[in-house]
Amino acid sequence: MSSVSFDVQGALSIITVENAFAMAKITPYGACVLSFIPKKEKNRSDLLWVSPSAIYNGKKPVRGGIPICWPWFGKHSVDSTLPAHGFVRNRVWQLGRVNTLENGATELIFSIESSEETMKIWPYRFRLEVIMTIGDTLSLCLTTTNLSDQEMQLTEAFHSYFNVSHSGEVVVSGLENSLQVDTLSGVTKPFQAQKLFLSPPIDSVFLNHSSDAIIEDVGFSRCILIRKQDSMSTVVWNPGSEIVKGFSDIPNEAWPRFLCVESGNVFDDVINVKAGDVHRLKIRLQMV
Ligand code: TA6
Repeated sequence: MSSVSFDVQGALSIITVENAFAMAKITPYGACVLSFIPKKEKNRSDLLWVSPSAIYNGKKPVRGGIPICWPWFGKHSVDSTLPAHGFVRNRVWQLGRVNTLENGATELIFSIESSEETMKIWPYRFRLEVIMTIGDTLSLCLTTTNLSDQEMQLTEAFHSYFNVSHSGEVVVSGLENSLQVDTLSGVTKPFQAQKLFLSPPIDSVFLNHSSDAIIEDVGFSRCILIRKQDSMSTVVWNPGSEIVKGFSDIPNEAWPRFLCVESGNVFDDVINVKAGDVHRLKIRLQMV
């Protein structure tokens, strides 16, 4: 049994997918997955978090879920008037195809292409596609096709907001042997530990990190496994009780409810896509 339904929230379309494995919600605005609840999740708590104060007006990315940062991560390196985390998370993507796979999972394909308007911001012709597979795991594959006649340099990330019992009590494991760039203190140093114990605020980029990460959440009696492919960077972010006050779309008291563990290629981990070439970034999220 699987179903796909279409609703509206504020100015945004919301697609709800339900099948034998899970229920998920996606908005074509930014091709952003907003919710993923595997049916095997005993207390049916969402793997993803969306702020209770999120804005659904189509002018600002929804705060939460899995925003897609592309073709740059963080602030634009030259023009500070350009949106942080690129420009595809605040544009509507086209829903190309929805189909049920042989194993009963649901596959959705969204795409967005360069336009005269995007060429003014970023002078390359491109096609970007994300294939989402909703099953007992949630898989996302972001495919960049360089349609221009010159090489493009980009940074990118799935900026995943995870629903946790308390961001100061969960542990992230799997980051050992990376290079931690602490953007709050400005200190860069090797990170050798098996486990990252959190005491928000934290805003750290772990470079040269190509392997899995796990969020160990005793409070929710679960671990979330974040598998990835063709990603050299992981970002861990939570604003904590003070920095959160600067975010109008996050209630001050909500900072312990989420943790961002983002999978991509950011800062020094730049991706070069030759003219006509393709680059793929993949993640697979599952409860273990
Ligand atoms: O991923 C970490 C980060 O770059 C933080 O510095 C913080 O700015 C966060 O992303 C949220 O960014 P946004 O532009 O979505 O408000």
